[in-house]
Amino acid sequence: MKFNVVSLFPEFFASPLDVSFVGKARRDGLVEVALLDPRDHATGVHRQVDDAPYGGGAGMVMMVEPLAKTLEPLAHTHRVYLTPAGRPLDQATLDRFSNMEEVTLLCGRYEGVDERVVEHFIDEEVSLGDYVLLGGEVAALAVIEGVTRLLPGAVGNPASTEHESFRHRRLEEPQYTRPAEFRGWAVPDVLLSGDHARIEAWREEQREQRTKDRRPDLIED
Ligand code: 6GU
Repeated sequence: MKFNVVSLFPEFFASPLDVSFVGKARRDGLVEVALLDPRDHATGVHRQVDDAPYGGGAGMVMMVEPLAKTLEPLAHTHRVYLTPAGRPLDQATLDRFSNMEEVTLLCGRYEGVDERVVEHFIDEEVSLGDYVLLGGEVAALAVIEGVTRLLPGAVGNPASTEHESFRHRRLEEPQYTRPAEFRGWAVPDVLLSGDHARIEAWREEQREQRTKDRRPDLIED
């Protein structure tokens, strides 16, 4: 699978794409990431990529020409614009992307991009959630990491992406490992009982309780 990342700050991606799981997946040839800087397509002595908004207002808008020249050759890919005005990213979206051959991620900065870019060169707009960041770069990394772990051959244990949070609309139960007691803080007895039916019943109850307390929307929707 290939990602094209369009960003005014390609340096942003250096270490996150090199380390850990995604770094290994790239070295193994499972996933490829190309970084594209719209400034490479900027014209004029100042190589300008942003300008003041028509109609006035604060901040700057990413200009149509450098983005058009960057995105037009990528019409064969699924082009996603990362913006707080998009649909919130969820597991179903990551699953969908993981079945595509090539996905392009446009990272907005400043007040966003000229809307003509969205109209002519974007297939889908995605947000990380209801809060404001400085740009789409963190969201692009979230998409790459969330998709990479779904790719066949990426996870050591194939069962581990099956039973996780959100697929079944429940949060995960708490986990413990050795020692059984630390500073007097004990692991719940049931987990040491060896009674697998009781353990599964306890885990199920924990998932339900947590979801009810923290994410009632997952149950009600
Ligand atoms: Cl994709 N971009 C920015 N700038 N802020 C965000 C976001 C994206 N998702 C949530 N907040």
